[in-house]
Amino acid sequence: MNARPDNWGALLEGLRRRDRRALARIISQVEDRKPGWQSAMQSIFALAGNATIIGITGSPGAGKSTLTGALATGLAARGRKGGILAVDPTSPFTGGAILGDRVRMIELAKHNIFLRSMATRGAMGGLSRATRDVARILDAFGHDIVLIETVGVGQDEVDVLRVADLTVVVCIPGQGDNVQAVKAGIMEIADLFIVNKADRPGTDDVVGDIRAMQRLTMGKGMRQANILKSVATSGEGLDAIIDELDRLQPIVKADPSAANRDLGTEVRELVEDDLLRLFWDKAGGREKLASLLGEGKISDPYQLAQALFSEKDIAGLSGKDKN
Ligand SMILES: Nc1nc2c(ncn2[C@@H]2O[C@H](COP(=O)(O)OP(=O)(O)OP(=O)(O)O)[C@@H](O)[C@H]2O)c(=O)[nH]1
Ligand SMILES: [Mg+2]
Repeated sequence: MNARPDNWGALLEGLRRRDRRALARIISQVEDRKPGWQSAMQSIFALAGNATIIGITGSPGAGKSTLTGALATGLAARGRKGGILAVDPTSPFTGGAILGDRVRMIELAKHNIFLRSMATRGAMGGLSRATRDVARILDAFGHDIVLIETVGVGQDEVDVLRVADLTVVVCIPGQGDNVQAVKAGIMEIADLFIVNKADRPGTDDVVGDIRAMQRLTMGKGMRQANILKSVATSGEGLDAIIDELDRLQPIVKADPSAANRDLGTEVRELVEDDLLRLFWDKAGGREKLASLLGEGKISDPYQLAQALFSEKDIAGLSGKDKN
């Protein structure tokens, strides 16, 4: 791997020319926080801002991947460019999902649709941070829409959805998914509900359940999300979904309270990342903790934390960061 900071220039030039290899490489280098990544992201930020970021969430197996792929191909048929970011894809232990994904990737490649998978572990600076960066890079590459697929069960995944301009929650008949969605705090951030697998019995019951939940959770002045049905495997209902997403885009983009506009939050995250890296890696925090633990003299976590770090160390920390 070439980690020289000066290869960023060529890669960014490639991004402007819409070279997919440069795109993939930039994503990897930003994910790995290769030297120079911040200035690269500055240039990318200047190029980005045109795409709508759509989060697609729902319980495992609801059909999110099938739906996301179908939406991207549906968009392509309308002359639009959709890219896919699959965050925290199903555990590699379920072999079926990997096979499914390979088939899906071939289908997407046929339509020239860019797909990138991101795993929870190993994402430096956290999953939502990494998602935001990659979505922005796909935006700068000239995508009109970036579709982020994520299983909305844990807090990490819910945080990922904050990156999106609008959020689609996928439910299916016969699983009480709507209840799960409320638990994860997703109900409040849903801009559109899709009841997928509408070829199965019980579809209208789910629609009714979601309506009932909406009545319970909706605050005054909140937009009531529409509920659409689909059969992702056959493409049924997809046109109506794309129409609805088109209708929603200008509305969410004009919303001044949109989370993704919150520059302050993003800056805080970036600073927190820097501080953590500074403390654990550059200022030797990791080694110091290991040796303190090794000595075995202190077993009290509060005392250990204080021995490791106190406010007076902050000045010392910044002095040690020469990079
Ligand atoms: N009957 C029916 N099956 C569907 C539909 N949509 C998807 N499926 C099937 O449901 C299964 C799961 O679909 P995926 O698209 O992998 O679901 P997912 O939500 O991405 O799954 P995870 O990423 O593993 O959480 C696959 O076998 C699909 O073929 C549908 O509308 N009707
Ligand atoms: Mg999936």
